[in-house]
Formats: sequence, structure tokens, C-alpha cells
Amino acid sequence: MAYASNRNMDTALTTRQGVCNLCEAICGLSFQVQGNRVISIKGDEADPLSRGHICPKAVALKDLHEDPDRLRQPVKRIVDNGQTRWQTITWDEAFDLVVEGLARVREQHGSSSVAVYQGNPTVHNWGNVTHGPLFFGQLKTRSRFSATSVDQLPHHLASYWLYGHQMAIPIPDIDHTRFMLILGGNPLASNGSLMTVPDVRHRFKALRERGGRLVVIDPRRTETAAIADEHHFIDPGTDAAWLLSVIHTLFDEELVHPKHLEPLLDNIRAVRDAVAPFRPETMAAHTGIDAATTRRLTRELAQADGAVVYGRMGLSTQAHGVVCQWVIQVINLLTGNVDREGGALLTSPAINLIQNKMMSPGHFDAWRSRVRGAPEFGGELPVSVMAEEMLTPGKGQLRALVTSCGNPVLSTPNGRQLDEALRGLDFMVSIDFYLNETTRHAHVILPPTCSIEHDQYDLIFLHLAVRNVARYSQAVVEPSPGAMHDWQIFSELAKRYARRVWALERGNTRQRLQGLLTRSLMSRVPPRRVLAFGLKRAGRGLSLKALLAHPHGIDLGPLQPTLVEGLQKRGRRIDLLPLGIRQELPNLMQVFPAETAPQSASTPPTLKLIGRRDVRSNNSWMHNSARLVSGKPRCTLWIHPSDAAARQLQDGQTVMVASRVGQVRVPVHVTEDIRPGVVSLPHGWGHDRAGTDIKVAQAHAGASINDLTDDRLTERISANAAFSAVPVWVEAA
Ligand SMILES: Nc1nc2c(c(=O)[nH]1)N[C@H]1C(S)=C(S)[C@@H](COP(=O)(O)OP(=O)(O)OC[C@H]3O[C@@H](n4cnc5c(=O)[nH]c(N)nc54)[C@H](O)[C@@H]3O)O[C@H]1N2
Ligand SMILES: Nc1nc2c(c(=O)[nH]1)N[C@H]1C(S)=C(S)[C@@H](COP(=O)(O)OP(=O)(O)OC[C@H]3O[C@@H](n4cnc5c(=O)[nH]c(N)nc54)[C@H](O)[C@@H]3O)O[C@H]1N2
Ligand code: SF4
Ligand SMILES: [Mo]
Repeated sequence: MAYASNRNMDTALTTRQGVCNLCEAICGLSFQVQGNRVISIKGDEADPLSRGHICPKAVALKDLHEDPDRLRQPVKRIVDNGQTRWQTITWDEAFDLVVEGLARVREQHGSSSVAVYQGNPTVHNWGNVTHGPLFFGQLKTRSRFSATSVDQLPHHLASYWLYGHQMAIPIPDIDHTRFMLILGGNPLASNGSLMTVPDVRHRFKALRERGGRLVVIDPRRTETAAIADEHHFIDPGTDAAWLLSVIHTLFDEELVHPKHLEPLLDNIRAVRDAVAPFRPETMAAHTGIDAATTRRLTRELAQADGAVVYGRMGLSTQAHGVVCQWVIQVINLLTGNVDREGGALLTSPAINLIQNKMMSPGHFDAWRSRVRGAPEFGGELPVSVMAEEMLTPGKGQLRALVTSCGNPVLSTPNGRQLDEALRGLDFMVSIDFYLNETTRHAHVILPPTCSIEHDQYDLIFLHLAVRNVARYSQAVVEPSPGAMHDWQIFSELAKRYARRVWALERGNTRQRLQGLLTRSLMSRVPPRRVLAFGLKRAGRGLSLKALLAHPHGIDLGPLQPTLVEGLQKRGRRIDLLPLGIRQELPNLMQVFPAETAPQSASTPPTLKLIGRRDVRSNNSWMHNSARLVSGKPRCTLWIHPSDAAARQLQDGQTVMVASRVGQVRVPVHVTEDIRPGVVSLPHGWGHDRAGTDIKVAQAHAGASINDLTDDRLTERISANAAFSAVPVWVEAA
């Protein structure tokens, strides 16, 4: 069996270059290491992308490495007289149990009765990207789910429709733009997303120093809003109406100038006609942004020499997420800001997932989920339907689950329902180093190494970075003896599973033997060799040797226009009004009618719930680091003074928050920094569920926002989770 390689590491104090893989900023780090102990972690000043930037989470990589609660060997769950305990087992036994457990369910109920959920760190740990498919492909299941559908799915669909590829996502040229409009993103806390942008604070500062403007539209006065030139509160879930009114204004005030893009654009007039009903004057009643402001911002945007509209989580995880992400592209296109300096551009990474054909362009609605009929995208179903597919009896019911890099009990809507559904599965395996809210339901847990114990090349995030950089980082410390990397776990699972299900599969024997052989060969090829091969195939003169000689990274320069040329090469044009959008716009006219009923003066009984990120928190899984959870509790409900007064609530008081699906108790924080009618709670908390073994997190449990978010509230086209604007009742506990 291929275990993690043992590299000799001496005991003198040495400095090693590494990388932080916790968030999309992928900061370069400088580690001081003694033997196998991390002594200190600093930002790498010589890194061409992150330029020495670091945030508090990076230092917690040491805590993760040393965490006594981290699983270091496989465990299996044993229930004795109703008591659950976990027994340490060998890798050999663990693999056999998993393969047998999954194969048996497949034999009895068919391959799609085995579900897969891949969480967010999948894309942050490249071994998952290179070797995960070896195993997941073997399962031959249509029941695949991932964190994509609680996050950026609308971006992929908009890019697929407009540019023909799910990964053709233009990235804001933050280092050269003169006008940046941000909706539903808070890069000062998140460090950027679908925009890998370490050191974002200095980049914003530079933007303003060169005379550029930063404008933020958000229901909360965020950290980013606080340093912006302008911030406007918006009513959650109404961004589509506002953005459509921006396009309306572009036409109305003759500001449509696609410039170099003009020859590629189809249906410009159709867009004009479609947005005619969305006048800033009438949409203001829905969004809360007055028409004069909308018109002025539209003019500034259209007239700036390099402008970009950027919308993130807060826009994709709402009912009209796909329309939002589509409109943003259309605004950038109609103002000639796509594929130009200072606008939004595709990146040119050393390994280009699109050009090197390393990722499928995507497909949409090729099949639908059994119970609700939600559409697939790129071979995955939206995770909002996962629990109902487990709980609803009948042919095709989900009976088994593989989770990897995910904690869906805390991260997907109606987490309590999923908690219940996981309890009823015939078999579950989790590839994870924590016994947490999700993995406690597994029969077997397979713990991989942590990030500083393996090498890393950010295949995904170098594709999304605001500057073209290539950087390969070696492991900083040696894994403990017998530890396995994610890629090794997948390789071993793929090999054993293929042998076990051989008799179940049909089809051409020769092809199947070839598949088996390829898989077996590939399982012995580490990600590093995949990289070496990929660099060679990309033909840009870069090699693994060159990357090893430049541990800080190689600067490949600022973003360059490539999109127009790429489309022309493929003989492709941009249809500004794809069918899916054309069909949806009439519905938006109903949701955001031109005539609105006058608002009543009384306090509405429900408030609209939105999320929040904090720089010291990372989704659901870094709360076991004492240094990250110390200080004042951060899982608090932000509420406007007027809403607090209407409910006689004092700052700090514990309240009960209830929605259609559940309720939680949390302290309130009364603040003017949130729009009246809106409340905000961060996600990833709620560590008080029984049966986990994350002691620091348990002691700082907080409550899970996803005990309130609703699996029935989804984005209207893609069925992505709609976390924004969940109706909730708040009262003193
Ligand atoms: N209400 C609400 N819900 C949200 C969000 C929100 O804003 N509001 N945000 C959503 C978003 S954007 C996302 S991406 C999701 C995230 O949701 P998930 O991806 O489901 O959950 P994470 O909290 O990222 O949990 C990651 C898990 O992977 C494990 N892990 C970490 N690194 C590795 C590794 O290298 N290998 C393996 N095998 N395991 C590893 C951790 O121990 C942890 O259990 O949450 C979503 N949920
Ligand atoms: N510190 C930290 N960094 C992270 C993460 C983390 O958990 N912690 N998670 C990482 C992940 S997985 C992701 S996907 C990225 C996400 O990166 P971002 O998208 O920047 O994430 P958020 O900070 O959640 O910003 C979302 C913003 O949308 C606003 N919002 C909510 N609803 C609406 C709405 O209806 N309209 C508008 N206009 N705004 C709305 C919220 O108030 C919030 O400010 O962050 C990544 N980085
Ligand atoms: S911003 Fe912080 S968490 Fe994100 S990569 Fe950089 S150091 Fe890591
Ligand atoms: Mo995410």
C-alpha cells in the first residue's frame, strides 16, 4: 500500500516556504520548523501574489497540525447496548469495510443509491482534484452533491450560458480598475472569492490612490463597506431587480458601448426590450435604493476608464442568483468592460483548466432529482435535495453516502433534517480528520494528512487569481508514520472498489480491463507527476523543476485579454439573452412589479435572515483552534435598533430565532450597521450536537444558522441554496 512518503527533515531550525490553503487567497507562507514542529508562521514577502499578506487563520495551521482531537488513524463506529464508541482500526480493515459497505448497497439498491458529498476543501487540496475522480467515477452514481450548490453554482451556469464553459468566470482586474462595484461580497472578511485576492486591503487602497472608486451594495455595513467610497443598504434578495434597473439605465441614457466586444454580441436589442419594465424609479420601492443613486452609479460605471461589477455569495445564494450573476456579466459586457484591462478578464494560469481541457464545459438539466425534480448541473444535483432523497422511500432512495472534505450538517440548509436523514443510512463513510457534526454519523472515518503535511499546487485558485502566478509548495512537515494523503486514500479505494464491483458491471470487457489498468497506474502517480505532465502539455515553457527552483512562486504577470480571442477561435458568439434567462424574466416582473402596494407602518412580524463571515472563522471547521475562537462570542444575531426596540430587546440579550424549519437561541447585537428588517447570523457554528469530539469547538458552540435556513427555499433556476432573506421570527428567549 502506498503510504505518505517519508522525507528526512533535520532537527535544526529551518525556514520552509509553504502555502495556506484555508481560503481562496492562497497566501504564501514562511514556516520556521524545528524537526517536525512548526515554530512560527509568517507571510511570505517574496510571494508575487500575496506579497507577505497573512490573516489570523494561517497561524492556526499549527493548531490543526498539532490538534489532539484530530483523527490520525481510521476509526469505525461500534454501538454496544445503545452506546456508541469509536474503535481505531488498520487502514487495511478500514478500506475493506468501506468497499464492502458501498458495494453491498449498490448490489441491493443500484449504483445511484450511493450518494457522494464533496465539501469545500476539495478544491483547496489538489490531491482531491487529481485523484478524487478515480474513485468517485467508479461509483457510477448520479447522486453526486457538493458545496458548489450552497455557493457559486449560479456563477458556473451564467458562464456556461454566456461563454460556453462553467469555469470561464471573468475575474475583476482589481489592480487596474477605476471603478469597482461589489454586491454581496465582503472580501475584507472573506479575502475574496471567485477572485483570489490576497492582501485585498492594500489593493483597495491602491485603487483609491489612483483615483478609482469602490462602491458596496449590501444589507449590512460590512468591513469592506466601511473602507469604500460609498455603501448602500439593499433589501436582501432584491439585487436582480436593482441590477436589471442598471441595464435599463444603460439603455435609457445611451450608455451602452460594448466597444471591442460588439462584433461578438447577439441579442443586444432583445436585452433592451426585456429590461424595459425594470425602471430604477419603480424598482426603488423593492430594493430600497433610490433612482437618482442608481442612475448616478450607472453613469459613473459606464464612464470610468476600466470598471467592473462583482457579485458574490450574497448574490448567488438567493432566489434570483442566476439572474444576478447573468446581469452582472451583461453589464460588464455592455459597458465594454469584459476582456480589457481594469475590467473583468479570464486568467492565463500555467495550467489552464479550460484550454488544456481538464474540466468539462458543463451541462445543465440533463436529468432531475427523483423527489422534487431539481436539475443537475455538470453531473451534480443541488444539495438542498439530498436529505429528502434519503428520507423519501421508493425506488432510487439514497441508502449510502460518502462524504469528503465536507460538513453538510452545518453547511447545508435545514441541517437538522439532514442530521436525521444521515442517521437512517445503511452505510456512510467520511474522509475527514475530525469527528464532527456530520462524520459522527459515518460507519467508518478515514483521516487524511493535513495541509502542511502534503505538497500543494493550487489548480483551481490559480485559475481565479487577480494576477497570473505559478507556485508549487512542498510539504512543510513530515506526516506521522502510516498517515495517508487524500489522494492515496482515493487511489486505494478506487483500486479495491473496482475489483469488488467487477462482477456488477456490464459492458465491453476489454474497455473495462483498460479502465482497471489506467486506474491502477494512475493510483501510483502522485499529484506532483500529474503537475509535471500538465505543465509539459500546456507548452508554456514551465516545468516542475522550474517551480521547485522558485518556491515563492513565479510571476506570470497581470491579467491579459484572452476571452475574445478564445471565443473567436472556437467560432463562438455571446448570446446575451440565453433561453433560461429569457424564460425567467417575466417571473421577475411578477416578483418585482412596477406598481407596489404602500408599505404599512407597523413592524412586520418576520425579519429577513442573512449570513456573515468573520476573518477569524473558516466555514464550520476551524473552531477547534483555541486562538481562533477566543474573545467575545461571535455567533451573535445582528439586529437594527428599530427592530430591537419593537421587540423590547437589549444588546447582549439571548433571543429565540425561529423559521419554518427550526429554531435557535443566540445573543443579539443591536447595531445600526444592519438594514432595518434584516438580521444576520454567521454560519458554521452549532457545535453542541452530541457525539462529536472537537472539544474546543464544543466549548464555543454557538448555534447553526442552517437550523433556520430552509431546504425548500432555493434559487429559482439552478436550485442552489437560497440563504439570503429567509423569513424568521425573533423574540426574547
Ligand atoms: N447559511 C449559510 N450556509 C453556508 C454558507 C453561508 O454563507 N451561509 N456558506 C456556504 C459555503 S460558501 C460553503 S463553501 C459551504 C462549506 O461547507 P462544507 O464544505 O460542507 O463544510 P466545511 O465547513 O468547509 O467543512 C470542511 C470539512 O472538511 C474537513 N477537511 C478540511 N480539510 C480537509 C482535507 O484536506 N481533506 C479532507 N478529507 N477533509 C478536510 C474539515 O474537517 C471539515 O469537516 O458552506 C456553505 N454553507
Ligand atoms: N474568514 C473567512 N473567509 C472565508 C470563508 C469563511 O468562512 N471565513 N469562507 C470562504 C468561502 S467558502 C467563500 S464561498 C467565500 C465567500 O466570500 P464572500 O462572498 O465575500 O463572503 P461573505 O463575507 O459571506 O459576503 C457575502 C456578503 O453578502 C451579503 N449579503 C447577504 N445577502 C445579500 C443580498 O441579498 N444582497 C446583497 N447585495 N448582499 C447580501 C452579506 O451581508 C455579506 O456581506 O469566503 C471564503 N473566505
Ligand atoms: S487570507 Fe488567511 S486564511 Fe486565507 S489564505 Fe491567506 S492566510 Fe490563509
Ligand atoms: Mo464557499
